[in-house]
Amino acid sequence: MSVIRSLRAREILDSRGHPTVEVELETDKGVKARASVPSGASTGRHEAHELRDGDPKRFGGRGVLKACQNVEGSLARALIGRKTGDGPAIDRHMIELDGTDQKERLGANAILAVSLACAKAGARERGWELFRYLREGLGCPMGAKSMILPAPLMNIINGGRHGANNLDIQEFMIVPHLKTSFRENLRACVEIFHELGKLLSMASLSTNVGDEGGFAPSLKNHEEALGLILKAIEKAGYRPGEDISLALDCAASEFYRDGRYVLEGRPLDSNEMIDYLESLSSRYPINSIEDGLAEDDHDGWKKMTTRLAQKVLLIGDDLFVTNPKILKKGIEEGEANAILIKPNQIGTLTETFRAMAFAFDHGYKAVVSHRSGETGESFIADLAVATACGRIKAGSASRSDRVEKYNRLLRIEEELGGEYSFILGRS
Ligand code: 2PG
Ligand code: MG
Repeated sequence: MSVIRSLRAREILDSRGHPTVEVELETDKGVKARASVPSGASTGRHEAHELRDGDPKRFGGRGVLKACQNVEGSLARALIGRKTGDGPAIDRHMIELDGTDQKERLGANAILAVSLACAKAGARERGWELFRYLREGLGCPMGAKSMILPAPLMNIINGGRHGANNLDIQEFMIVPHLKTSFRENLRACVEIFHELGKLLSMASLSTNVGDEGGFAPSLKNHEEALGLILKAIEKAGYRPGEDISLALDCAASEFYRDGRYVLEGRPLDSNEMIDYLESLSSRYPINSIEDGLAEDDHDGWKKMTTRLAQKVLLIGDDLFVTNPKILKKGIEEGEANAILIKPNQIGTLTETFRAMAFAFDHGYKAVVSHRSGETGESFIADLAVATACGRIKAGSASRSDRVEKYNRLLRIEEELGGEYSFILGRS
């Protein structure tokens, strides 16, 4: 096995035109691996720290030169000479070197980019596909023993912080359950996306897209969005609820003010917000709701879980921030029944695996996710396959930063031949 010979970092741009970190790792045998990290807009308060320069003269303070220097300085000094195959030990070393709870000193953006580059180098050295290396070489946790291609949670209407429109709910997604291949399930989603575009255009509504490539029209209310999506499903020749379900990411922390959810201009208390979500999920074929309540509304989460968990997957994003310790507490308290997995919320691959292992051990589902600010990096596609978690949230069917993840899954499906099953988005 080869050892790390050099670590380089550079500032590149993400899909919103903000700087982010890209790392290039080279081994003594000349193996090269490159990895970059995404960045969120509706971020959880307890996420690992994204180190930005804060220099108003560059990129409005959003530069990441300090994070890059940390890669080429402290991290390179500590890691040069280490075996690339020792991913977990390298992650542990970086966590110790940083020495803070939230990775504030070196930056989770710096640390994660190195962590991902190590995994990619490990895969390349063996000549393995990344998902196979994560699964068999790095021993990642698995939600199912057999190989599973994930169902896409495709976000076709963007709102909240991701769209310049009037929708408070951040993501309106479609989830396919066709008993066929990933490719055919993806095709169904894409066809629905295009039908939705036609419907919006016929109604003289905007077909401009938001940060995650979904349409971002201003509408009368959230139910209009759901109604339009149902119509698009039918127009594309699919049956709502049977072939295709709906999923929401409310990102409710974003409209939670002074203990109230300010939704469509009305302040709702926790119980009223749960009533609203219960009513939506009884009238529309919604099978998952992410961040239906705010990250700090723990009493609300407990109530919502008691009331809705039998019918709907309740996914904690800002609530759990991919943090095994926070997830443990949430599980003990009876909050949610699934976790959203974003490696940059925690900052290393090892801790991401730990959060997923804990979720699976406790009967929670895990959904691997992109961020609203993405690069062409498709690591999460491999992560979703390797862990057989069954679901991936990677945005819409437009913009290459989103589509690249789906395209990677198409390539993985081809690579696997018949050696996998497609999970029905509802199981
Ligand atoms: C979310 C994500 C991704 P952001 O809330 O789930 O869709 O958004 O990256 O802005 O946190
Ligand atoms: Mg979310």
